[in-house]
Amino acid sequence: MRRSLLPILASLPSLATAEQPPNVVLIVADDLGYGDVSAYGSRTISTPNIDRLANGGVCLTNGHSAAATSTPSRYGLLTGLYPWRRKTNILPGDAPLIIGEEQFTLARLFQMAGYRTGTIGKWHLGIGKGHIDWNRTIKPGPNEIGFDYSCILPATVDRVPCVYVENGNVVGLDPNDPIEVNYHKNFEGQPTAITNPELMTKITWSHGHNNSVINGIPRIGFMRGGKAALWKDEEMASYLVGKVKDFIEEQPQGQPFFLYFGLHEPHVPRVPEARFEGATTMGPRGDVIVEADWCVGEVISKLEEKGLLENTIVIFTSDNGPVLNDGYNDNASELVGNHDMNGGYRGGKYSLYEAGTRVPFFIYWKGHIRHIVSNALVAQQDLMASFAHMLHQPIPRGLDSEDHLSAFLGKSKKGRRGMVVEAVGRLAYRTRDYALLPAYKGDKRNTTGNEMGIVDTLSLFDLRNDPMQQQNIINKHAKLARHMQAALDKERTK
Ligand code: NG6
Ligand code: CA
Repeated sequence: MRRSLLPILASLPSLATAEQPPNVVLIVADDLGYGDVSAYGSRTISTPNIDRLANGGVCLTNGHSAAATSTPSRYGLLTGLYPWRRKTNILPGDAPLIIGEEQFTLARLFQMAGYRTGTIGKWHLGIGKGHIDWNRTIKPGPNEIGFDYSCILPATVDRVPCVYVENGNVVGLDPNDPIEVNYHKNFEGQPTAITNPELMTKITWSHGHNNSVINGIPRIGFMRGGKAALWKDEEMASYLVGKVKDFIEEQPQGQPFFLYFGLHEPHVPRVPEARFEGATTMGPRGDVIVEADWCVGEVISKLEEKGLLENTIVIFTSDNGPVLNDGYNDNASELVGNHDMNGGYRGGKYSLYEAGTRVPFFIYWKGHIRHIVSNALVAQQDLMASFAHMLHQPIPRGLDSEDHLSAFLGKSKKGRRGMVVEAVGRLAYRTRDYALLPAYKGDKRNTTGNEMGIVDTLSLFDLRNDPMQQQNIINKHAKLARHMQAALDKERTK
């Protein structure tokens, strides 16, 4: 391993010298499945801009998020820690920041190496300390844990408050119309999706989302006020892309940047910009994937326009697997047709089965890395140790981030020996080719219809020969299963 890294160091631009290290743009889609990008061979959807990264760079076929839902997944990505060590869960929009101000983060790593850092788009890691006053600067947030600039959706598109928060301040807030948010009870006299269904002019809910109606869309949580600051879902892609372009535009000469761009697509509610409506035959879910692809294209074009593409590593991935009906009546299930958003794997969002965490994962660096397809087992939280290697920076001990720079740069197809994956608080263990799922009791499907990856008895699956995880081969491979169980137990007690 060590030896195989030497040539990479030699072939990297001499980072130890005065030469400027590459910019890094990390684009993370929200609920985009392995089969949702055409780079992996799907013929039912076309994502040419994302494919450009995959086909011109390292196309990882065995790359995982830390978890099958957003908050824990993003926690892993940014902290390099398994999220279940901190018991993270899907957060409401007014939850406090779950990353400690003293904690090491991916953004801090880049700051230490002299980068300007920014985050734009979906956040979902909490902000403030609880009992947020949305009308003042909210701290702590991304800016307190390593980002020099931030313009975020505090939680998800389906959760209030439906406002952008830029460097801790709600964008466009009129001080005479203060914002209030409550996740437990409604404000007196305020309408909801239940009391006033006629307010749902853009989309209706199928489960969950029936509290405040903002911009014709019912949401989770109650809010009032802040009228001038409310985002317009059908303009969000352009708004966020605009912020990304500004961030790149404002970059001081001679300093590299790290940008974490959280796309909001194709998470619910799926409301594309007008020009993407009908882009596919799959309804809003397909159309917003085309919109997400457009966003990626815009980022690449901006880098090209600034002459930065050859000095920028562009990474594309997704926070967790896909889902059709996640609580709104957008006909995703009815219109999906032959499209296999799971890309041949079982489960999906919320699931311990493969499609919960096996996500699109591409690393592109024009002129520096060659195209390869690699089945190296890597996790998003490995970006931290890998970039630390590239930038010659130390990282704290005890993290769950492994250095796989050579795999990320396509110099080696060797990745992790194993990793823990999480779905809604439950854990499984993966090696490159096998998955060990523990026995659980409980519902096998959740309200979305996705299979949770709940198995009656301890199960071992051979992913090469059985990607759909149909055959429990634990009896044939008892020793391997014991090894994997021991590895999982060891991680748990660490
Ligand atoms: C669930 C929501 C779902 C989605 C998810 C978080 C309901 C019924 N379901 O609780 O719509 O918001 O949380 O998704 O409310 S994630 O990708 O951000 O983790
Ligand atoms: Ca998600």
